[in-house]
Amino acid sequence: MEISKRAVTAPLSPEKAGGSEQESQPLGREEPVASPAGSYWGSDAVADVLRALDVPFIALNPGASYRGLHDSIVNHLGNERPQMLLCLHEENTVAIAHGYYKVAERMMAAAVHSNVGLMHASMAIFNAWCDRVPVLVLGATGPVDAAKRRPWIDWIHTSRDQGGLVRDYIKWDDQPASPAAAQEAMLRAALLANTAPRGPVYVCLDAGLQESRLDAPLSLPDASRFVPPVPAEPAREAIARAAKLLSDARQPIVLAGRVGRSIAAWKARVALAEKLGARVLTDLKQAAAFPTDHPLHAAPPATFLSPAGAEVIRQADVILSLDWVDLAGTLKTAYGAAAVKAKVIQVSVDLHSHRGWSMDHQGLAPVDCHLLAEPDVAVSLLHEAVRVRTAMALPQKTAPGASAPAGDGLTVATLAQAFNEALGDRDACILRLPLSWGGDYRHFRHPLDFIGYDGGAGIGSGPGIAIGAALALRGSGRLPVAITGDGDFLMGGAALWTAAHYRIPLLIIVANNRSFFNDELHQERVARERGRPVENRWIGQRIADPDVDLALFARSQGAAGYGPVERPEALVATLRQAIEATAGGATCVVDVRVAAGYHGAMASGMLRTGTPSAKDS
Ligand SMILES: Cc1ncc(C[n+]2csc(CCOP(=O)(O)OP(=O)(O)O)c2C)c(N)n1
Ligand SMILES: [Mg+2]
Repeated sequence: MEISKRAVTAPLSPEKAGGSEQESQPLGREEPVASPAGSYWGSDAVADVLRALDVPFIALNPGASYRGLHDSIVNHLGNERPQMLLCLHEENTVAIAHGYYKVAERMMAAAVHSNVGLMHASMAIFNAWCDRVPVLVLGATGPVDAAKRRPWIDWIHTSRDQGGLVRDYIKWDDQPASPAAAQEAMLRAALLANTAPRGPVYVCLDAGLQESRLDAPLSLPDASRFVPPVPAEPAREAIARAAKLLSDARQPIVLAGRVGRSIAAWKARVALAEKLGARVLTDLKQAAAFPTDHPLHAAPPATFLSPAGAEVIRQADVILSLDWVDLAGTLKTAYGAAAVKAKVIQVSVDLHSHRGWSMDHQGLAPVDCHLLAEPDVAVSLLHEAVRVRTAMALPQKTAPGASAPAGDGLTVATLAQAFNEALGDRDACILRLPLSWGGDYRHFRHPLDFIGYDGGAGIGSGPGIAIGAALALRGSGRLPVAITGDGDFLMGGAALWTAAHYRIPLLIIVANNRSFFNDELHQERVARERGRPVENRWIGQRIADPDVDLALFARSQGAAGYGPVERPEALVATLRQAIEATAGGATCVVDVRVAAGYHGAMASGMLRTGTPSAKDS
């Protein structure tokens, strides 16, 4: 098959990507032969809206239910804007769209076959939902008209109310009954998905609708008249109250949570914290939100609140939450059973997405002043409104990776040190970190230094999200690097083929402890509680005997495979080689055999309670 070397999308804007002028890598594209004009079909009307919405890519796994739409993208649109990205599993279609948005803040589409493809995609849809990331999921059913169904297959692949499979963790869904209604459904879906709190949407296109022949093209609605509203500002009175609380505070703290990727908003957060002399905490579940080496950044970012973070929160008398995920759980960790003494300011529109099925809204936090706005909107208004406070004495910062304990053999800490050394001054975007990562292993100084986790803690999302993010990073000059667990990598690993096929540069370093190790810790906890042998914790958890050859697994899909690296002395050199290859355009996987073990804060977060808690993944 011919892979065209023509680049078909604009590179990421330099403002977001860090100012690099580097040439965009060409993206492989399957180029169709020209199709004669003449006929017009229901699915052509749908494809026209995808282009009008400026959807850059549609990740898909094919199926007869949407063969009409598939034909329209190839032969009506010429496989451009959107360009198809073929995936080997539906979970990866949505994960790629998820990762793409996390970097580019631009919505992609994913197409999944009937009920079965949607079932495969559902885990990734849940992740995008929890991460408040818009994805336009297109599916199909039918034919709804039973008289038109083929025997057997069309019956098992048709469900009544197909959207019901995912309705509890999407913002909206529809199953339009005509091409004109389908066009409106697509516009509404995009509008809702991109309005905060953002999230995935699902449009189910009846096979009969797609394959109906139309006499003439439908007139295309003007997509510019269906765009999301300008983000709302919070009430002035609420800004004034929050500003007074912050200005009068003895020791304010900012919890920088779910915020945007723009550099202007990043600078505004820094300016607000500096004007207030407020300490800041960030979170490893979310993308980089504040420079971790800034003197005001008070404790290394963590997945579960660390003891140091809890101490900093206890010292604060005013807490400003910038859409911090799980504010209630964080306060509970810091205060225990005691009442929250500090005044709490919440900046978030997330309550608009809190519903009955999923508990991803987390606990109900006590709030004294709620600014119903996105943090990026509220921060500049707060900055204008607060008084300058005298900055407190600031602690000395540690160097990146300095606290990663060096030891015998390979650990995630030594992997982190080696990676920092091999990367040197090169800009990278970290697309995934393993659960065993310590928040002080590496600093983040730019909104694209780290894109956060997957929202729903659905293991297997790592490779897909990394590939989507790497796609968005092409031409940015930033090296896309994901450091994943072996369990996460193997569960979603068939995504690699898509990266290799479309020539998407990406480095995946697998912190391979040959185990679903997180759950070994759980078995250990249960064994201790029951007085049973802890030595058995590995049974039903270890991914060994045989060890999976991850480099071969990568090579089998057309990526470059390195390792297994088993000795610390070999690691820096191998990583340097893989970094160079990735910078040259390759998709690379490095298998690093690390000893099993979790960073202190993460391990204590996992094992904190005697009974399983909702916080355990
Ligand atoms: C879809 C899904 N299945 C299972 C889990 C439970 N789970 C949480 S962490 C984990 C182990 C992940 O293994 P790996 O990526 O190798 O990381 P490690 O714990 O070994 O560092 C599992 C199975 C989950 N969160 N999501
Ligand atoms: Mg593992």
